[in-house]
Amino acid sequence: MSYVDEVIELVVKQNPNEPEFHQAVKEVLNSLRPVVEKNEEKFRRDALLERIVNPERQLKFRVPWVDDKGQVQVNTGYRVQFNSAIGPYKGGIRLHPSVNLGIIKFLGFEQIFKNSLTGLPIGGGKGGSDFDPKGKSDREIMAFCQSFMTELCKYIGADTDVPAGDIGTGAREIGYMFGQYKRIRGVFEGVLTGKGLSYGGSLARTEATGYGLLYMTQEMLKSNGIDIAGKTCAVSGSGNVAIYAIQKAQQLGAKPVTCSDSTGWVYDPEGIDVALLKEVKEVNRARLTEYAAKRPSAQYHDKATEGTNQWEVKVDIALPCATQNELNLDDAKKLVANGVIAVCEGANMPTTLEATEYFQNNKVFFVPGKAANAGGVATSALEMSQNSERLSWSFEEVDAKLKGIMVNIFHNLDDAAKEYGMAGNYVAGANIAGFKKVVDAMNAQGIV
Ligand code: NDP
Ligand code: 2IT
Repeated sequence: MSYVDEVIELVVKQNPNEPEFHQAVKEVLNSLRPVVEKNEEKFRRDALLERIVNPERQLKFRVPWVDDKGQVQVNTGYRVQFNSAIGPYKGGIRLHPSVNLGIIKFLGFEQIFKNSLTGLPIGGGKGGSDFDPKGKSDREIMAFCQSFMTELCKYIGADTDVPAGDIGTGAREIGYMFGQYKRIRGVFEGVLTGKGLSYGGSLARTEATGYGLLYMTQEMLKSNGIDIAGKTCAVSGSGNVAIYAIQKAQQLGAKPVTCSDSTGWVYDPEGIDVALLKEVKEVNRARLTEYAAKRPSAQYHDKATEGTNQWEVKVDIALPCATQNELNLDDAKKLVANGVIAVCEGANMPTTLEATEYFQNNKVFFVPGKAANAGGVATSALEMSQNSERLSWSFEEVDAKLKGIMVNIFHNLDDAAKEYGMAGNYVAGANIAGFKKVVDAMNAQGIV
């Protein structure tokens, strides 16, 4: 049996009931075959792949807090410090009822290669909790965040592990967590990114993931001789990534016509009204029914009653920006039948393995999340740099660096795919380019 197959089998056996982690490992290791085969003897002797798929450390802790009725609630907190070969652990905190260890491990594993691709000195990590922020009061959110950080603060720091936002964790939650860290540890340092601008946050971090996704999409299309201007896009999600993806797509002359949340999706043939979407989601924290009620051109579709989603709309580009496995084989078939030319992932692993293969077999340009959504963590690393030098850069400066990083990532993965005879396979290119730097750093640091 090949070394890659052995390690995949081991991961499935040693990590039962973690299907998302298995999926992420399979996607990465399968596409690394040509690199591993070239070095099989050395990698096997060094147990390199066994070390890559095993987190350096994983923390699981109790998070008790008191709700508005005086009832004590107990959630589970996680932080997986996956790989620190190229820098301090870096990755977001997800707050969603679906969170479990396997989800945090899949995200942390992806983060290793994504962070490597940015070219910046950041290792891979991820954290979160099964806490559901929906419907909670501000005080309840604060109580949860303070309790979560009371435990987490023992294990993180500006030079060891720097968390940030993800699903359910935005500027409000980062603020409460930062305040509690500072109170307990007594240091004002860049221990979290995505901070507010008044206490060390970076301009353009809020926009970075969505903007970066569009810079990547634009560069990838350009290198294939296609102009993004005039293209229609289906976007899923209506959170941080989706909102700024829609905004940048419009700035580049494209036309996003859908967005979604966990209960429904909107088709707006005149193009999504970003100002209204921000008001509904960022200010009112409301459902998309409110968007549809205020926008005459929008059609609202309830997911539960209709069983439909935004992937049935005829578009040129699909940008999944909500969550893992939200685009399956049936969805891929609909998109291809409708003539989609590109799929670029804003979310982490939103496309199933079968759907990814279907796109690739049907000559659809497909850029995986670890490359396409790397603008968020890259700008987090720029926030760390600004915190270290105690300066803040202008929006234009950060945005220009972000664009340069995304263009650079595209060419690195495009070149890596070509080098291994897989031109146009951006999944393989991203995994190979990200993996090489991590392996180099791990080899240099000995067996640790
Ligand atoms: P937000 O919490 O801001 O928004 C998430 C959006 O996705 C919401 O519209 C939410 O709907 C929807 N969603 C979440 N879970 C589900 C689900 N299980 N089923 C259907 N819809 C769902 O998160 P972000 O925009 O920050 O994150 C979106 C994705 O992008 C995630 O995969 C995240 O890991 C990834 N990402 C985020 C980065 C960042 O900088 N924020 C960076 C790189 C990747 P509802 O409100 O109804 O739950
Ligand atoms: O998935 C991701 O890259 C993020 N949620 C952002 C992580 C970060 O540290 O900014």
